[in-house]
Amino acid sequence: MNRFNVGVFAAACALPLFVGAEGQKPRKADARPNVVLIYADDLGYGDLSCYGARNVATPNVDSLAANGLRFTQAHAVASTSTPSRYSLLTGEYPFRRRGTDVAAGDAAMIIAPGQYTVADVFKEAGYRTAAFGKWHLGLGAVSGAQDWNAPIEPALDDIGFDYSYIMAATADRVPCVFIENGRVANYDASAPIYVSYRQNFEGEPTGRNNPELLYNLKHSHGHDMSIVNGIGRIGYMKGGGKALWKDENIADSITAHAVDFIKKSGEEPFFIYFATNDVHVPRFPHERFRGVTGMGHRGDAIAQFDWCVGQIVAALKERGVLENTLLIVSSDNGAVVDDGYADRAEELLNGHDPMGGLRGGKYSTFEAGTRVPFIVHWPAQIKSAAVCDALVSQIDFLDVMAVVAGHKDGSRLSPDGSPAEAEVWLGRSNKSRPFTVGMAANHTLSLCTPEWKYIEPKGGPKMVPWGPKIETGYSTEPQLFKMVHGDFDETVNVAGENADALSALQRMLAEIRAAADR
Ligand code: NG6
Ligand code: CA
Repeated sequence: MNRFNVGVFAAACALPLFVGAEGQKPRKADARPNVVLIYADDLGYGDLSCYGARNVATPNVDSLAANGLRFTQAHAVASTSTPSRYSLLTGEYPFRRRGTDVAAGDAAMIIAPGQYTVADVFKEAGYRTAAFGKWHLGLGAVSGAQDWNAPIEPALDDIGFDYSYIMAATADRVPCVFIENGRVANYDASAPIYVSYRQNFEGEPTGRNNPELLYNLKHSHGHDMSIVNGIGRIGYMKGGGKALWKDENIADSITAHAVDFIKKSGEEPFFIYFATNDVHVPRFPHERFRGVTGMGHRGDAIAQFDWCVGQIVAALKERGVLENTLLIVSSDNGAVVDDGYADRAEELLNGHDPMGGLRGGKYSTFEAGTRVPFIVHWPAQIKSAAVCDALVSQIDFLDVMAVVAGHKDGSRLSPDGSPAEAEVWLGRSNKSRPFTVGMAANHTLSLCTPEWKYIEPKGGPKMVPWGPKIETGYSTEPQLFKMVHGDFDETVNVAGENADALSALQRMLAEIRAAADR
């Protein structure tokens, strides 16, 4: 296994002192920064004001962009959550591994214990590591067989996280409880928890049969199984009692836990994976954000997301470590407007375009599926703010983080990432990645180069069939689009006139795919 040894670089570090906030012990610091990834859910390319959003102000994210790097051609690896997150944390393309599609809430751990993750990278480098918020990569050894009333194993401590406070899957999937270090947080012994993705539990209401109980949000498609907090979910659960989350408090809860982790951080640097529920469905922001954007819950959830960013930044500042903290803000996939709840997101857009002018959206193989906001902020290293148009991909997260954590020999630690990309992520180069690969919901792959975007022929419905009004981009014909003035023109398929480019890209994709067998 490709691992590296902390001793090699930890010993080589100089030890200046970073002075903490008043009354706090100064933290011995070395060249290694803290790292915080703020990973939004379904936040579109056009959803932040620094990316041109209308009707919603995101001053906290904007300020990171204004003092750091804002990327315009950054890609998540897939246009849905589980495969995208799998790739981000492991540096392996999701098509190399079965079982990386959108996971149920009772899925077993998708990243096997023993598999190398970015959390391992940091742990080996002497960091404290923590995950907060949306997980969606499974827990436990066997799907559907977890006992939610006992410690669940394996869990995140088996893949490199010292501490975790997470939702097992998504807010629209049961179980609707937080899991802290492998156990249900605030566990209520008087209300044991049972979960099934097959059948309901006798006597339990569902959104389908008891719509009168949906007092907080009604569904527009799907989401009509168990009801928790007046909202229908995917999957069935029983029990939970006082451990059940209230959707309006999810952002506060994960933020408070992350802030607490920062406050209690000691001498060693830390890595935080802060994965928000915002702006995934069910969108149900805290009442203090209600109405601030005029766009209903979806817009207000963006404002809530921005508030979370502000709280994390404030905590870093207070701890005296903002200067030497590498903060990255991005999203797991592109935007969707109606994703299954009647939250009026569509009718209240008022001219806001979550896709930022790109074609497609979440689930899609077109640009708005995987092109996402991507902001890098690290005052100690990134001295001049810039907008960067280089093609970058989240597949490189593990390897770039290894460089940040001190891995110096230039070797690649993940199956598919590249440590060379650290130069671009940290603002020292503006060179595009030679290619990025994206995967749509039906596994159609696309390949972008600085000049072309190729979408492999696979076929499938033109529109996402189950509700969201999104073009999939699926076709039985090969599609080739040209980069024109800094953007892929996905309106004109030029495959017919560019046979050489087409076959070169097809060969390239075939080689990338075949590397799975190495
Ligand atoms: C879909 C859900 C959608 C969302 C998505 C996963 C229905 C009808 N739709 O199946 O609401 O949960 O899965 O989103 O159930 S993701 O961002 O986590 O990939
Ligand atoms: Ca998502």
